[in-house]
Amino acid sequence: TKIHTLGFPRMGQNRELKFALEKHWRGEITEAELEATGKQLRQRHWLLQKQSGLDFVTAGDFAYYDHIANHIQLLGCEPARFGFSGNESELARYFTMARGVAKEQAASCGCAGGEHGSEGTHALEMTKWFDTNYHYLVPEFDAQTQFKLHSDRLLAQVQEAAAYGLPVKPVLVGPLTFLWLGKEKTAGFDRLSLLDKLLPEYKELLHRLAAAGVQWVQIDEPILGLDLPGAWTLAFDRAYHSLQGTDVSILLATYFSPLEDNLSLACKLPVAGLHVDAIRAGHELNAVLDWLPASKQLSVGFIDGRNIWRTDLKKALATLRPALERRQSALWVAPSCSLLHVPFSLAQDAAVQEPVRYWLAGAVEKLEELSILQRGLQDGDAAIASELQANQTAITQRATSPLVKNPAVAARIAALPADADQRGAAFAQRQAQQRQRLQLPAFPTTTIGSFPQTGEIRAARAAFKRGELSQADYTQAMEQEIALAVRKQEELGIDVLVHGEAERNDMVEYFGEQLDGFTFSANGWVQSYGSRCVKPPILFGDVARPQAMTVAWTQYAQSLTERHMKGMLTGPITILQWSFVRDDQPRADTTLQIALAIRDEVVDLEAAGIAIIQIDEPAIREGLPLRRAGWKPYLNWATKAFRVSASGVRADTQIHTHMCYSEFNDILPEIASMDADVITIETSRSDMELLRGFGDFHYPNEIGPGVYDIHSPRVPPVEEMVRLLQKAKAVVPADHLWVNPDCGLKTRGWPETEAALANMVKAAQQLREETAAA
Ligand code: THG
Ligand code: ZN
Repeated sequence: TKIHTLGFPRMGQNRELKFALEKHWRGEITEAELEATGKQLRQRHWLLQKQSGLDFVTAGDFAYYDHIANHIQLLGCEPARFGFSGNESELARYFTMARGVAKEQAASCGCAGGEHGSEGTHALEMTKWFDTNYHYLVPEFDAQTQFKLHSDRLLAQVQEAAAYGLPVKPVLVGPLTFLWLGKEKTAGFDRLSLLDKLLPEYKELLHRLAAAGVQWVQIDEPILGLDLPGAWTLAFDRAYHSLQGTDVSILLATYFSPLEDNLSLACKLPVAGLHVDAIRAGHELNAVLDWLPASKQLSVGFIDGRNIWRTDLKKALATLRPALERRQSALWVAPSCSLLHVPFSLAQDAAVQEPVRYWLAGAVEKLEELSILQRGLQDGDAAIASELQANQTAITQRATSPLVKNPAVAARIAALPADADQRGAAFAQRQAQQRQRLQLPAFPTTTIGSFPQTGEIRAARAAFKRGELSQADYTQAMEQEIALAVRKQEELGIDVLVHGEAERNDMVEYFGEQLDGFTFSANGWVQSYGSRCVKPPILFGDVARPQAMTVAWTQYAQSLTERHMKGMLTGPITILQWSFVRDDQPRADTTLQIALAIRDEVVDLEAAGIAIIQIDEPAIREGLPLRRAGWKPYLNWATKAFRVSASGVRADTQIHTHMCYSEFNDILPEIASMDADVITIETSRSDMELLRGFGDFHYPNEIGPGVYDIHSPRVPPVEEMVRLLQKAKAVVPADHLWVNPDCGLKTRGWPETEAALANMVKAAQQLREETAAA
């Protein structure tokens, strides 16, 4: 039995890579200094793999921004539009692709993906890596795309890794997954047609790796877990036949999703080994054991690479032993996928509530679990008696802990009325009552919720967390920020105000911190994109809301203005999606619990006199199962959870939702079924294309299509926003149309925010005048 990992987190135990990257981007450290940090991190991570007794060190998983971006350079297909002269360093070109031309401070938004230069060349688009919260840079393909291998960087890392005295197993993204993840820059072009140009580069790379002494190469083809078009499935045979005949053995890695109709294909491809995700597709393990030829290695991903719970080692051994029996030596054990998606370590994280801490495993702890499993498989239970006992103690404690169960939550769900997810009145009736109550002008203006998180705000929050600022002083500091945001919005003439969210860190972390059933780590960071990380809350038990979470801040903000103050909440699906959640009950059940907690907050906001409440669901689209067969059940419970959170209020209270960074056109009926009175969505980057879908579908409720892109400090002129609004008016009834930016403004500065919003208000006024005249 061999043990290995498909990949390891890159950021470092204390996010050393993040800080080095950001210093480098600010011009404070050189490329060489950044590279030194990178090298040191790789070395530490390889040493950990060696110390944990792994049979390989995995190379090629490191990246200064993203591993797909690495492959764009490795395969020599940097898009021509960047106009590189060839005199730039490789790293400089890399960061230009990742961040756009450095004409301005690259920017990013709280809940949207891309970083774009305004006038300069815009960065490669970013999109979510399968159903994770990690974003990759999207390769761009057209008929002119050429490939040319640039393997120096990868080969150098293989060389570095060889110092550990273990076989080095480089990991590559496979040719089909690489093409699949890219986008076609010209209509009608089929990126699969590039395969024949691409394969020789992969083959040459395999030759070079063999020459460097590599025996095993892991090639990731996670798209084998998707519903692939026939042409793509067929291409697998061709691709992997053509990669035969080098001196390396290929371990084909699949993960995140069952293989289903691709199972026999995956087992029959001419490669030396297959990795399967036994967490997401454990039910397929027996079929794989049946299908996979005895001559091939089988790598079983039995340790959850997507979640942070300790593995039940006894149960794992009980599954792995019969598998080993059938395969003899040809069985490897690994995490289900790369450990990129879990924190570096959790065992020592003092912030995690006890005893929950003992139930958790970060990447380092998962390597230890692998080692215990290996010894158990080779030498029997007696050889790992103390480890097994400690593991069983943690597993049993978690399974039986009173902290996990809250009988009041169970009772509430059991007694939930069948119509708890229905507003009392139909939309038309609510709309009439809301118009009566709110008295808003035509084309009402609003913003998505957050205002610039200035240095002072961050400093105050940090000081408060360190205990250096008293509760009273912190409250006062935040109230000052709220007052500032309210004053600015009144001066700008915005119709529906927000308090600006100065008091919030991350939109998910903030709510998790206040809900029962969640705990937090101090250092459990996971890379989201580039240098940016998130610290997902850990949802371990039944969720309940002990007390109001946002009412005091919102009420304070409302007290400062005659205008309507919008209450701002994160929705149940987004909280679920961006947390580490329990694996001992269905996600649907957990989401319903969160929905009830949010519902309580919505009801409390209404009782406090708040007439408009927004429940953000930016993550609803990314929660879709990777296989289409799973869509309907997911959308059923997900949209129901949203409705449960939103339906506790009167007809004249207006519910908003917000969505961004996804294509929503393929789930419009389900979005409509959420029955929010108003939806604000990101549209400006697609020049309102998204909105056409809403128009064609005759979206029944009100819509606020984003009229400007908040990812850039650029201030769009009034006419530009008027033009977008006119486009919107062509597909959405004028009396359903709201005017707002694309997304929250927390990553922007105040000067450009005020200038852009002033123009936005003018655009709305112009539209009102035009409409009145017509
Ligand atoms: N919260 C969570 N997940 C997300 C987003 C979010 N996933 C999708 C999208 N938004 C990702 N975007 C970002 C944008 C900014 C940051 C992280 C993800 C970010 N992080 C700080 C950093 O790395 O410096 C974290 C430090 C802090 O919290 O202050 O800026 O909004 N959960
Ligand atoms: Zn958004």
